[in-house]
Amino acid sequence: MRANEPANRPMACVLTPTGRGAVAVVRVWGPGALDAADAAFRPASGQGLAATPPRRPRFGRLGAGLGDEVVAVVLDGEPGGVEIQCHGGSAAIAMVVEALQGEGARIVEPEAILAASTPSPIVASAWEDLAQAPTLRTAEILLEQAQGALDREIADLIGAGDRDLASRLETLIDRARVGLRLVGGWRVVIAGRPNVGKSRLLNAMAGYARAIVSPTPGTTRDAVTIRTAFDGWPVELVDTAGVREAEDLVERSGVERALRERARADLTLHVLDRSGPLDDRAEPTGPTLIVASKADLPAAWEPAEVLGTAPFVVVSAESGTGLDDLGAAIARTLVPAPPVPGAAVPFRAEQLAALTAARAALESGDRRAAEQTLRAMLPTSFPPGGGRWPVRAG
Ligand SMILES: Nc1nc2c(ncn2[C@@H]2O[C@H](COP(=O)(O)OP(=O)(O)O)[C@@H](O)[C@H]2O)c(=O)[nH]1
Ligand SMILES: [Mg+2]
Repeated sequence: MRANEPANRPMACVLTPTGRGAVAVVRVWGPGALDAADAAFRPASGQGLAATPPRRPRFGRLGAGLGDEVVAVVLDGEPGGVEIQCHGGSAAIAMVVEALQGEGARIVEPEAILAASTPSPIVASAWEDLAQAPTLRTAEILLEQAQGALDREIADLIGAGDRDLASRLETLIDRARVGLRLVGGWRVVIAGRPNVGKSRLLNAMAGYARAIVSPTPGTTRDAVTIRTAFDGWPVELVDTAGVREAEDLVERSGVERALRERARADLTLHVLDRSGPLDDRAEPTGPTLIVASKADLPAAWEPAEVLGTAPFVVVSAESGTGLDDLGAAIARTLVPAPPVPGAAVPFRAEQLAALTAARAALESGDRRAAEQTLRAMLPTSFPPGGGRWPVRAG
């Protein structure tokens, strides 16, 4: 459901997650919300909801037939409306939702309520993405944008001097490289010759046996993927088939897939078995971190001596040695300069496109066009009317 959608019907949504609980919360807001809730709600005593002051809980029934016992509260503030607490079983929830639908309410996703509380397209998008943030760290950054960090920076840029504007635009565009990954994360591919310990490394990093580990070379024939996080950055970790001369067809397609996975990885962990001969001459393609594996076994070669200046980490999936270092190195490589707390971070492709267009306009000497592009990212009146601009968290 898109935010700020013009509609003259109230919206309703179940704010509590799917599944059974003791109570569920249904919120109805938007045009005619109070009337719709008032029509559906049957107070146990006294007057209806329309005559009830905000924030005063009212007990009553709601729904077809006898209906469910509910507590209803008229809300003030933005977006206002009525909050209904009913029993948490799916039948009770359905009864309340249907009754509200019967009074003309449209059912929407929970994020819509947050998006509806703002006239800013950026803030509305941030609320939507926040609902999907996979880690606390990514959620914090999106929350800051939901609280107006990016809007404020863009508004500030419009009045900035040319040189200041150029360098701050550059900073924003650079931060989008992190911002655009906050929900989807990064892809890290584990590559290397058969039997060097790729699958076991994936398992060790995931903490459970997701990939088949086997002393028989060529066991991993497909890409095995797990979702994890390093230093709060969400990562999809991909185990691949070892790249070697594959005899059988299934394995060969696994190897081909491995090569494809490498091509679209943000980072490749190139695993080399430190306990055996160094027989892997594969050239790194794209950002690569070398992982010298099986550190618990006697070393057949020393990474510092043979790898030159290439970055490497020595690990043992068996003992766990080096796994923390590896995680930290992955995080540092993916996000070399994490945004500081409170920083404005563009997090959607359309924001990046607008900022890039503004930069291009500025570079071609068209300051006015640059400003227009930036202004178009903001709500039509800035700061928005009514003084309800989202405030910075204290
Ligand atoms: N001693 C030791 N053996 C390991 C380690 N990692 C993997 N192995 C062993 O090496 C063999 C190949 O491991 P696997 O993860 O399947 O290699 P892959 O073909 O690269 O996926 C298995 O017998 C593993 O138990 C390690 O850190 N230490
Ligand atoms: Mg394997």
